[in-house]
Amino acid sequence: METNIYSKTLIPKPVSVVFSDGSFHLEPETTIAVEPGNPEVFAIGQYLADTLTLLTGFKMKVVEKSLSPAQKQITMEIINDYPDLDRESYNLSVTPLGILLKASQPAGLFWGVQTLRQLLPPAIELEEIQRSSWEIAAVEIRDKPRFPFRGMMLDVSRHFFNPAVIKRLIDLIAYYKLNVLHLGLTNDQGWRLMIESWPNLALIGGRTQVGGGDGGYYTQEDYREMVAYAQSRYITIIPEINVPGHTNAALTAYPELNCDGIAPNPFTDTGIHTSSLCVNKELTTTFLEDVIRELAGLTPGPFIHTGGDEAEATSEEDYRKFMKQVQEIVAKHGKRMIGWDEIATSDLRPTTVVQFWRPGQMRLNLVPGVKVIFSPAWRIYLDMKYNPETPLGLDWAGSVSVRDAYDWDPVGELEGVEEEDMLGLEAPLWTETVETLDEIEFMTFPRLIGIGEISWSPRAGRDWEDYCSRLAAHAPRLEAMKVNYYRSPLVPWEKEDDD
Ligand code: TNX
Repeated sequence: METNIYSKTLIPKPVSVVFSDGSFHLEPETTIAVEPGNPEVFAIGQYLADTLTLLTGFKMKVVEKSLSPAQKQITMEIINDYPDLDRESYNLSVTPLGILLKASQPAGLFWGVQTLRQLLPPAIELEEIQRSSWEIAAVEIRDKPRFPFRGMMLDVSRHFFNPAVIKRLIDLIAYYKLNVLHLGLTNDQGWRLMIESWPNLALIGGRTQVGGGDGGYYTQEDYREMVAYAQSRYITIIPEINVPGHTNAALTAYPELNCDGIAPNPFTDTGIHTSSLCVNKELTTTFLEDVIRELAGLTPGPFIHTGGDEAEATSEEDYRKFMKQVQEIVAKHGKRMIGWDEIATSDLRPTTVVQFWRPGQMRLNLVPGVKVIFSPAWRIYLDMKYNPETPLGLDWAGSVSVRDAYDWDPVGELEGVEEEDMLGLEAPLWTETVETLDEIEFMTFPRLIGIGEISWSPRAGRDWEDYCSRLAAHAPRLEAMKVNYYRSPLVPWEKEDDD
């Protein structure tokens, strides 16, 4: 087999890749050596060992690194003497004698492991033992992310997806070094998280979904488990409860939150509705306090998303007052608030984050300090059709081809917003038309892979043709992982039979 090829097809593309001679062979006796006394690093070593053991049939062992490293080891090291390494960066060195992965924090080691997976043949991702020569061409890689925030959003309100689907998605997005999964937990069509102090939100508000199906909700135990799983993949889950609009499901459960006190019918269609919490009622404040307190308790990460989009039934004055209050409550619980770009007209705290999404809204007047997450619908909305023939999806922001999602840069798109104002990018998948894991994968892959590269890799040198050939080379990987990706005709995929 020709060597060196896999280091040429890495996605996202590392900052620097230098090829050298020879290759490292994974053998049954290869061990993974880690820092002594660091359980987090041990867990990453075990994650790599489990992946490799499963696939090669070799029983990979994780051992404590000794002062005189044995040959033929994969070594993981935390180094404190590299001040230029940010918490997610890593250096990976492959020589015929061994593999050395170094980072200043465990997160960097974890991303380095993803690179290592991509340096092995695609069959490494198959779920059964392969007979093969596991060879990695010698290479030196230095790598660090461009943006600290690289995300995907899944709307679990319009259609509900169980924790197993979420875990699968976590594993897939980690492979491309995304580190945020934002869950849209509430909307008109469903409330999907048990709030113990307001149980009917989930019990009644979670009963149905778009199309009238059964819906569902996460218990707090389910939710904690998903958060912990995400943490083990260095992914932050951001919960969104959307207020004050898009609240029909909550109002069916607690009609007293409605100004007229009458329970509306559940929504199972997809139109834009004008439901709203009654923002001036005292009970609404109690509701917010309780929900945000419980959410903060379930959230180890720094962010809570409170929606705020399309609040058409709320006057401008009430909206501003309400947003001030929501920001105060979120801050009281030690979290930073994220809201859709409609919140930018309110008085924002410098810690608040604005998620930009709307076409025609090309200027945001931001208070100094306020950061932006970039999610322009016409580039990044995973629920937009790839082209007019795509059987799923919407098209209000146009079609978003695999090229549209990759061949652009966030800097320069939005007047007055520079690179240092951006936390990063996030690609939302709204699920009005998406009902199954297969459909999630079809809309997400391969567009999200391109978003991953824009978020991680340096802007300099980005090139569609180059990306496209690397993406084509990922087809066997995606197939080995059984991802139902869209074979866009823009990409020179290998023929299906040859894969
Ligand atoms: C607009 S994007 C919405 C969502 C819809 C989506 C469909 C945003 C903040 N609001 O409620 O699901 O368009 O593409």
